[in-house]
Amino acid sequence: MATTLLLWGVEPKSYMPNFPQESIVIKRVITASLLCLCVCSVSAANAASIIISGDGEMWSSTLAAVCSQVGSGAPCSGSTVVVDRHSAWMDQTLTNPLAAWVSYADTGFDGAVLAPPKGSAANPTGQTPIMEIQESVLGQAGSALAMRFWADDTLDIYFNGVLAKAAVFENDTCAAAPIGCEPNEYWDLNAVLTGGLDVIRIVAYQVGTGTDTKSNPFGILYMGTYSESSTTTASSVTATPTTNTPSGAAPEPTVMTLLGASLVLASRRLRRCKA
Ligand SMILES: [Ca+2]
Ligand SMILES: [Ca+2]
Repeated sequence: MATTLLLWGVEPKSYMPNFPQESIVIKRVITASLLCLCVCSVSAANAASIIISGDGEMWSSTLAAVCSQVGSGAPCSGSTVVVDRHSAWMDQTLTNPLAAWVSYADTGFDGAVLAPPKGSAANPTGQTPIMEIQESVLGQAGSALAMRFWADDTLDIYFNGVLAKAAVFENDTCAAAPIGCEPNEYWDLNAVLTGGLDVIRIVAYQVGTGTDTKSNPFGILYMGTYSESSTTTASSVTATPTTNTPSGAAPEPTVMTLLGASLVLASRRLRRCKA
């Protein structure tokens, strides 16, 4: 960009002879700078972010039987860990963006920790929440959030405190219908972001009655995308072509430096013309 602007500032006098030379140069500098601002702001506005299950996310639980498994009293919280996949589960390597099956502990296939099964004292009906994960995003107001979920065995999904999808407690290889663990048992959240902090709350259940982690593993898988919030908006920098610094927008320092350097060149040229 710097090279382009400097070349524009030293064009031969014969170029467009019907206009005063200094006016042409300054107009081109301003036009080029605004063009740059447009490009910069559009790229910022389109910044897409991913949201995925993976290790290191915060989980929490109010269930004493779960908290004791991680050496804590209830309620408890911790960082998610990646767990091994059961052969019936959605293949996490096929997710895009790439996500991982996770849990509060090693509760996946043949794992060391059995999430409290249905029929146990802690989870008699299978409808006691085992754990939850909250994801928070700061996105562009009015833009889309798209997320896809799987679980062994099922999930409640809340968006900003409102239940968007209720768990399915009928058991048939995890849940009998979405949200379950099998590849076709996903559920999609399509939400409109507020521009403030939007919260996705994921509550997980263990509906299986198996008493070991080969027959009754437990895990969560999700992935999605959204548009990040941007402090520079396209409309605020493109609507005022007659000024160098549009109101309400602070052009990037680099752009201002280039603009300044180009205007100095234009000014010198003007002085030469008058001399
Ligand atoms: Ca199923
Ligand atoms: Ca299970």
